[in-house]
Amino acid sequence: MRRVITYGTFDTLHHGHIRLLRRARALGDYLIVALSTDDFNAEKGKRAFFSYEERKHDLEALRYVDLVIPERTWEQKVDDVALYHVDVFTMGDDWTGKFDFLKAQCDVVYMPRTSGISSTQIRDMITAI
Ligand code: C2G
Repeated sequence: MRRVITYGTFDTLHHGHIRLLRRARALGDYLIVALSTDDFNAEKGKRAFFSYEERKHDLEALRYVDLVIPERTWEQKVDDVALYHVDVFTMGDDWTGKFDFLKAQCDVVYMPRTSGISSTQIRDMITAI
């Protein structure tokens, strides 16, 4: 079984996220999503519209997602890859190069982001109504 992992906030889930998750899952047979907790989002300088539990619930409903785990720190990726026997780490290409240190443990794949959609844009549209 080829195991894939990806990380993110996945707030106001949209087709950019879902395209990423579909392509991530297609890199293997099992997809783990490390979902940023509300505390970690604060550390990232992000404030999600939906709580961790709400975002986790929605991700778990997707056919492409096999397991959701909490992302609490920047540093946990090395341990996650080992603990979950990960073969492929993948992220959108806005992160290109940032996680190349994981190449010592697994394949690292950066995939093109979907243009024209972001959680920030959606939140701005909601507040503008
Ligand atoms: N993404 C995408 N297309 C978009 C928006 C997002 O492909 N239009 C991808 C991002 O590149 C990322 C994933 O969807 O791989 C999740 O995006 P965010 O929720 O914005 O995640 P981010 O805040 O970048 O957190 O340790 C890594 C961080 O937790 C990543």
